Amino acid sequence: MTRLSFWLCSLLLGFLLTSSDTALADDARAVMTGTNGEALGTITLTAAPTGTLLRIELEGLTPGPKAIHIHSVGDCTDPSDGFVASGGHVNPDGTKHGLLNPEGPDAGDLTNFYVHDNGYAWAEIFTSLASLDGGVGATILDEDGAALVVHTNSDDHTTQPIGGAGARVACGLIEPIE
Ligand SMILES: [Cu+2]
Repeated sequence: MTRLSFWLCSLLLGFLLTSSDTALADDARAVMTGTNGEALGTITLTAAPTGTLLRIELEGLTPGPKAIHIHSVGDCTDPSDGFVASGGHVNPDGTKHGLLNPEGPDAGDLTNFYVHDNGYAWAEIFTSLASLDGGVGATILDEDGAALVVHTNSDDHTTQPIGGAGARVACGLIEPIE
């Protein structure tokens, strides 16, 4: 093998490895919209050996700590109705809500994230309570799908049914990335 073809092969291999890494990086996404139908950004979901990694990048939200949950129905088509069509939390075991609740958590429970004064939020949240295909914890992408829902307040992780998180201010259908 000539030196040139060696380098060409290395380049090609590097490209293939890079592109397959990219393809594996995000397994699903939720394009988030607000209660007026406005675009707020995207949350990606990546399957991990022991759960699911969510990467949040949103703008246009009111500042402060926000609750986010995995809701059990993949339907965000009713923004003016407060996204009630997205149902309650993913909760196949019928447990109580709350990461700090002795009778919880439900599988859709997640930690809070923070929106800066300019309305921008970036965060990573990890859950081992649910996975896209049910390999770890509850199945997110079951027959009626699922949605990520952001609430106006933070979640106290104890109070029923949603930790005092208040109104639903953003919703995104969780869709697999082909
Ligand atoms: Cu919720």
